[in-house]
Amino acid sequence: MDRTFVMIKPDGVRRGLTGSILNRFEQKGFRLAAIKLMHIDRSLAERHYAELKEKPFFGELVDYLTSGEVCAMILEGEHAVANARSVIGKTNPVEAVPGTIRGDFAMDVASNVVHGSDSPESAEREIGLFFDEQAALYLFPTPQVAASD
Ligand code: DAT
Ligand code: MG
Repeated sequence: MDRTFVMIKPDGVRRGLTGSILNRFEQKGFRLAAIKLMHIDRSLAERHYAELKEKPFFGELVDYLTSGEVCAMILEGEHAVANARSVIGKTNPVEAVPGTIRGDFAMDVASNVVHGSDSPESAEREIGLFFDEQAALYLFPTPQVAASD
């Protein structure tokens, strides 16, 4: 089963959109495999967006990502990366069509509420950054924990 990394960015969490955003993915057909609310430091934000470090907006992007809690998740499903990107919509909310998350919940590219990996390789790299090895190597079905008596 394919999987991808999705993160609700600080403005999404701050605005109370976590449930609405997760709902879009679940409605689409994704299975939530792992989820974690966390406040990330600059080092993790910089590693996450390492490919953008020469961009003029990189500093602001890191400020934004570290400005509050994010909600990191692993989503599973067929063509997980491409399906998540289509649920999310275009990078710039001005171009994101209504019906997509960015089309419905965001106005500005600098605060576009959600991240989704852009390739299966990026997804594995990002899952490794945000989740520990046990979650990153998560196997299915979900292990059953024996009830203690
Ligand atoms: P995406 O998040 O759609 O994968 P990306 O990887 O090109 O887009 O960029 C990562 C984030 O950087 C994006 O979600 C918002 C921010 N960003 C991109 N272009 C920007 C710009 N021109 N000005 C400000 N922020 C920008
Ligand atoms: Mg990207």
